[in-house]
Amino acid sequence: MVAPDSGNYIDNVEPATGQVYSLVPESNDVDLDSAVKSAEAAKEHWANTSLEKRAEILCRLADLIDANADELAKAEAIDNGKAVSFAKDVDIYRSAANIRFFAHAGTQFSSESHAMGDLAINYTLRDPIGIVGCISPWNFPLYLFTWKIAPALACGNVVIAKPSEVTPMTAYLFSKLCIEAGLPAGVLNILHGTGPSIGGPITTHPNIKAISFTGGSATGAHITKATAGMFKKLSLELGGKNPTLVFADCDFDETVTEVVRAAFSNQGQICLCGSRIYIERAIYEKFRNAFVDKVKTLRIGDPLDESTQHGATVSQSHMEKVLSYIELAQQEGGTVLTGGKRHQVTGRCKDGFFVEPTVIEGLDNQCRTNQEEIFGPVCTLMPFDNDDAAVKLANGTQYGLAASVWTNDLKRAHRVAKQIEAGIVWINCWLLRDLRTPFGGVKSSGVGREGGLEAMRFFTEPKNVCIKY
Ligand code: TXE
Repeated sequence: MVAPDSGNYIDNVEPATGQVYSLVPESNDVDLDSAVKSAEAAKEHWANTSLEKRAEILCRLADLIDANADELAKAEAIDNGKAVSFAKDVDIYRSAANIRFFAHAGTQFSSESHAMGDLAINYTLRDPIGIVGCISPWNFPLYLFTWKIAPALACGNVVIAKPSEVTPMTAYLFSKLCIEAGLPAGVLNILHGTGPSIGGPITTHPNIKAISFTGGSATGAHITKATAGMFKKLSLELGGKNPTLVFADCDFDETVTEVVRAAFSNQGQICLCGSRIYIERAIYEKFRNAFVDKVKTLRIGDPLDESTQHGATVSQSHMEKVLSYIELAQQEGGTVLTGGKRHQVTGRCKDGFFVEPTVIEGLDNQCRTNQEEIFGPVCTLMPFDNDDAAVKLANGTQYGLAASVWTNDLKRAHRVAKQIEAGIVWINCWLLRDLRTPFGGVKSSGVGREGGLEAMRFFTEPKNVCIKY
């Protein structure tokens, strides 16, 4: 660990208490240059390290995450405000799974050859790019951090990685496990700090040849402009405003439960959350009532309490953003069916940033509440009359990341999945993930895909060699 060149630190606030509990280094260009120097020094050796050796180190790292899961989960819950049970079962579990998956992918990743009869043979090399940048957000701090770093390392790249300044803690704890796992110095260089002070410079540094970014669509657009003309590979996983389509023939009780989970998991702070819920008119009232009743059972409280299901939103500013959207929704004609306010928790969390899970109906599809990503525990309900109307509503925003469709009509499921403008469509499920599948969105939800071979191909450069017999 190296102190920031500037000597400056940013307060790190615990969302559940509103109190500063640690400090975040504010890195600058000097820190970036020394990180790039150490990456340059490690680049050739890591690229030439055998697949088996790279996999061995990454698997050891995954094992260390598993062995430290309780400490990492608690740190994540403190830093992000999410329920510790969710942090353990989702965030930390998946962080180890990310690394283990790509450790093995690295040993299975192959390329192609193309024979030209008795004239010539072509073979494709897929070499590491060199130094790559990985920048991740605050909603799944270690999960999304490792989701980018793992394939980059497995492909033989060296990495400059920046976690969100809002949730830096598990990246710091992870860095210690990387050393313990035997990752050679300079292979992974973690820089802490804000987007403008260090995020931006990472994206524009001439020696960093590819950027894998997850965060807001506005930031993604900014990075695209900042790197224009530099011909870098960009993978941008951005915001979402995902539709949930509930048809009358769905499995009612299971759909209610799962659609609540899709709307409010991680306090609604997942780019994949289903925040626009469209319900076939025939069951609208019945579903609305059952849905609201289920939402009211969510246990809001101290993220460190094992029984908590709904924790704090990630920061005061984000809580205020979410509350402002609830205010806006009512100005736009919406009716709050449950929630709608800052939630007062007693004890150590009395000053925490808690927002009640909120359900709103009575809005039209084109209002700002249904067009803009709120990224908090807020969802809207709206009826539809037929399949075509449902698809039109679903596709009616600038985003196109994910969707879930709840029906037992197989033909409808295939047809609607085909028609929805999104990178991911779940049928009678949500957030069911196979890491081999392509992950990402269309329209303002991003460019490129992560996951499986998509990630391995993003983090390598193909070169065709043609040899005449
Ligand atoms: O994202 P940001 P934040 C959406 C969601 C949320 C909004 C802002 O709407 O409210 O984005 O969240 C770094 N050059 N999602 O603040 O600001 C920043 O330091 C390079 C959806 O987390 O985009 C952080 O590490 N980097 C998303 C990371 O980018 C820059 C999940 C994300 O920050 C930068 C999270 C710059 N100019 C938020 N500016 C999803 N799709 O999962 C900032 N950063």
